[in-house]
Amino acid sequence: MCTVCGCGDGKVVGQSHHHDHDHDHHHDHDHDHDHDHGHRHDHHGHGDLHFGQGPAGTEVPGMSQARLIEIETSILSKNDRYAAENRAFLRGREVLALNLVSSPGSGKTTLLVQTIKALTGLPVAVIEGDQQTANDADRIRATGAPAVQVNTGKGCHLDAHMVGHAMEHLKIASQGILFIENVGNLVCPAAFDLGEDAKVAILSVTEGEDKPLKYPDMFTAARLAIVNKTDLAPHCDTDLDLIDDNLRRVNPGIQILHLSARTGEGMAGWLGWLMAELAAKTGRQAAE
Ligand SMILES: Nc1nc2c(ncn2[C@@H]2O[C@H](COP(=O)(O)OP(=O)(O)O)[C@@H](O)[C@H]2O)c(=O)[nH]1
Ligand SMILES: [Mg+2]
Repeated sequence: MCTVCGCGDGKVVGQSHHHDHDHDHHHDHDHDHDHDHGHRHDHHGHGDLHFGQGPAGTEVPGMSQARLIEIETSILSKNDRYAAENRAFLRGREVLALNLVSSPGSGKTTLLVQTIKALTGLPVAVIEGDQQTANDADRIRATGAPAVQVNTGKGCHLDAHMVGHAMEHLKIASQGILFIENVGNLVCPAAFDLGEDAKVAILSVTEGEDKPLKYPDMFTAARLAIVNKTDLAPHCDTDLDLIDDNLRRVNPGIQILHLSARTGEGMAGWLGWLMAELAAKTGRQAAE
């Protein structure tokens, strides 16, 4: 489950009913407390990781599954420590890390595939987050770029610990870009720092102009918003100016790009943004 918002698990329905009422009297410590290093995840080949095997459907190191279901606080501070470790690791390699967040189907993987094809010669690695399947990591690997799939089970977001493990399995070259495709969800991923340089929120024109207003945390947390599928805007009567207005209402400083990952319209702006961010990161560190 999401230990911040409580969603994504049977805490409200189903099995968690038992956990909620029984956990005070049943501390299954032997089983769950022996993984300080968080090594309960399964490996599926290719270095892919699955963190959703236990009763809670997700994993946080040092906590039993029952405690995980019980406790919804203090997780973010723990997450932040892992995020700091990730950030230090990436900083040492001068790698630009971007956390792509959006609702399912907005075009994150399509955009990544097209981006990787366009960034020939630049080292790129990808961490793919989904509840289940390695479909997206397979799509990325088909381009030749290294990718690790992280399956979160019932978890509704990637956390910094998962990303740290995934980075151990990835060959991340210096002065390149690490893309982290988060679980499709406009809510929980907003709260979790993964050690990235920036969150990039992707919103497709088919989702409705009001999504920034409905999910303000996500668009406040993002530095850049990409409005994708502009090729479909005429068919959906989408008001692109209204999307921009709504984005700026919740985050006046947000940068906005319009593009179509399918037709390539607007891709140059995105590629330019990436190059500027990478230059800023490597230049900033070189100057220090
Ligand atoms: N028309 C159109 N379809 C797109 C575009 N980008 C992605 N799609 C389609 O949207 C669907 C979901 O894309 P996907 O990349 O899997 O989204 P994700 O769930 O955010 O990773 C797929 O059918 C894509 O082909 C776009 O710019 N235009
Ligand atoms: Mg995807």
